Amino acid sequence: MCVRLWSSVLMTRVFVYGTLKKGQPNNYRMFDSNNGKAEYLGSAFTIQKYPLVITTEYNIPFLLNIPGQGHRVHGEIYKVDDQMLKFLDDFESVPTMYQRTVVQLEVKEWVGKMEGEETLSPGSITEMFVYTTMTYQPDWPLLPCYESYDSEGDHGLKYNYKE
Ligand code: PCA
Repeated sequence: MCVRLWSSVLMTRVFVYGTLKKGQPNNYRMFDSNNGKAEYLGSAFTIQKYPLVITTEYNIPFLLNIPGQGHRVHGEIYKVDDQMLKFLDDFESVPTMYQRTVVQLEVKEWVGKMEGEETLSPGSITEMFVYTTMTYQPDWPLLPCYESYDSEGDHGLKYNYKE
């Protein structure tokens, strides 16, 4: 009962599409226990198209909150505790730089199998939090957009933000 409550009430699902993904420059922050807890659950595509652009002098990825434009975007699903959710909100400068919104997803892979927890098979539809932005510069919607973010991609726009 306690485990169930902990998993269903205090854990939140977040879809990450940028530097927080596996193999990307900020993924380690989700596995730093000082920031809270996170667990990889699977991968997914957005149901709607969104522009995923890379911009600013730091080459930061942004999902612009303009549904219907761009591509269906690939990302990863994590469950996070309250402490990690607060850490991520702070790290992503919510609400100025990004806003934490809800996105509809089509599941591609699911590895989460905690007892008492919903299992989502490939092809199923779900929704969860994501960091998007509507506080973007006027020229950002004109930038090239990507289906799947990789800091080391052919675009040559390597992430270079340092705190
Ligand atoms: N971090 C968040 C939003 C963009 C970014 O780099 C993410 O990976 O989803």
